[in-house]
Amino acid sequence: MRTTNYFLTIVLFFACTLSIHAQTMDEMWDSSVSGKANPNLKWFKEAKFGMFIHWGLYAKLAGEWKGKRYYGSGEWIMSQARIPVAEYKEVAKTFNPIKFNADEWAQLAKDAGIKYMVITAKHHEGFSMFDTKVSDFDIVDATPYKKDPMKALAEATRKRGIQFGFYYSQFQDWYEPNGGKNSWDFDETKKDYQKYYREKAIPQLKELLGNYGPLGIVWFDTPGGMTKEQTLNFVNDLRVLQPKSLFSSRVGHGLGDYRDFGDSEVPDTPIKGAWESIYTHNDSWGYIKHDMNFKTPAEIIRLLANVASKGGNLMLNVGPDGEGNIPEYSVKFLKETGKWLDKNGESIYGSTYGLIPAQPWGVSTSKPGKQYLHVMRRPLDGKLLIPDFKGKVAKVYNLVSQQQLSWKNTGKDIWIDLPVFEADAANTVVVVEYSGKIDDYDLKVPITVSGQYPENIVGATYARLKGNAKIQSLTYSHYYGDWKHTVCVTDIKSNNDEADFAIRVTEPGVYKIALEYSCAPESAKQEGSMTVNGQEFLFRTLRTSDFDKKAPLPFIKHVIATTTFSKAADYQISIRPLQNGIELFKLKSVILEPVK
Ligand code: FHN
Repeated sequence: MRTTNYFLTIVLFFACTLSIHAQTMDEMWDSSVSGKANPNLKWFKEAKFGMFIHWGLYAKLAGEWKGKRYYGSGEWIMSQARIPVAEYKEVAKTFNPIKFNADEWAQLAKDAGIKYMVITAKHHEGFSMFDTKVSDFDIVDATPYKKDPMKALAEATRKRGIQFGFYYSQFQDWYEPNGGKNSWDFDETKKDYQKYYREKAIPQLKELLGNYGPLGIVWFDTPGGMTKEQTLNFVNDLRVLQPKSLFSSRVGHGLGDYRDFGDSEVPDTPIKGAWESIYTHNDSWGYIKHDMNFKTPAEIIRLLANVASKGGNLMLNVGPDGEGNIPEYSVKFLKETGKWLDKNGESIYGSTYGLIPAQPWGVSTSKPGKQYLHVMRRPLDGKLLIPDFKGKVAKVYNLVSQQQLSWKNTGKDIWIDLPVFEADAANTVVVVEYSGKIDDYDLKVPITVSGQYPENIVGATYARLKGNAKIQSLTYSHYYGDWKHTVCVTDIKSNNDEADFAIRVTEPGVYKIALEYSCAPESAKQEGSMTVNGQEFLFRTLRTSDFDKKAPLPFIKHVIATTTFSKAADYQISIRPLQNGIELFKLKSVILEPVK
């Protein structure tokens, strides 16, 4: 059992004496998935918040080449603008990040409450941001800067107790004739990937693993060019150098130590084991001077809580500029996030997914005997519902003020009286201490619909399906490489296919019901039926645009019904097409808005 800290020991002692016990972290984290397999995952699972840094020659270009501006994934500018190697090489001569200050970067991470940092040692452009003997295309040999910033950063982070790691693009290398994916300079059919691995990737990884002290993580990206057996040999070879280092899942072939979701992807429901969601702070990983869409402190805090509520870590990216400055708003907003974590960190660090299904008020995280309620939307009447709670509540209080809150049991529900929040509170944490074992997160609990919130969103994830209907996570991009992921019900094509949603309306009243969907031109103008509350509502689909991986997927909010729920009760919403044939739409959610 991994209950090494004092706090957990006390909790377990009391839990055992009472002979009813709350789950241990091992039980909640499901160590069988990966916790036992790699004991080095412990720090990772507890860390919850990491900083990703994309920094390379692209930072100097800042999203512009020969007077043309590029949007999205600034680190891909060489590929987007098809810049020949011979010209890209020249950029290095102008790259002189004299403002880079390792201590300032590490201190920012510390102030932001960040526990690990991963920086690009070499991205797809092929340029090494560290001193390497394997290539001259590196920061020491090819730029006027002539120093190794990675040495300083490794020391500065370690000094502050932050785990340090390198991102390394092991297959894509647009600078090398045998590296992956540069088709504008080199003939893809003539590439010898094994030669590239042998002569650059493996020797460079050995330098990184050998010369920078203990590394928390080696973050591989976009695998390719290797079989499973070759990858295994490659991994084993590297592990000898740093047996404690964690390898990201993008090493390929399921051989990583923990799972990375897609870029900017967070699962809708809890996932066991060790995993990470990776997000950009604005709309690009690498610096782009015209990209100013920075997530606000409230958005970061909510994102962090949301990822933690599903059991994962958030690694948030910043893109420093060519001089070595982290963008002003990244600094400012991360420091604000740190202030929130300073007071509310107990609800995030060392926690795992909450056992209370997502509610209109927000999400929850867990520790043994505690559920942390991250209240992001306060119910108008201040009465917060925890539906169908299986534990025996002992105490409820505000995490920051420690003020006890009154609560009552009504049947299986717990109702908590919330104090008035500050008007702009991003996330107010309420702690519920309880005894008794809650089996696990229960996906079958009907989704709460309440008149206390301006809208109640019932996501596609919660659909119960009939016929050939499917639940799929759809990927599309906003700007170039700026991936978005949305779970939808798809393949509702015939009247045997149906998506049903179980809801629990907590107050009677009139509600408007809208469907949020994406509808390709060929799907438009089809009739569908929504049955709710014993009444059938018919509708005709409205056209959005075709689903295309490279185009934004627009969703429309189409109001289908106005209905009265005459009593607080469980209801079912059923959606199906009236005709046979083409998919009705890709359904993202059902939205219920109380009418005042
Ligand atoms: O292509 C890269 C991209 O530039 C960026 O590094 C992200 C970060 O996860 N990874 C790749 C795409 O998944």
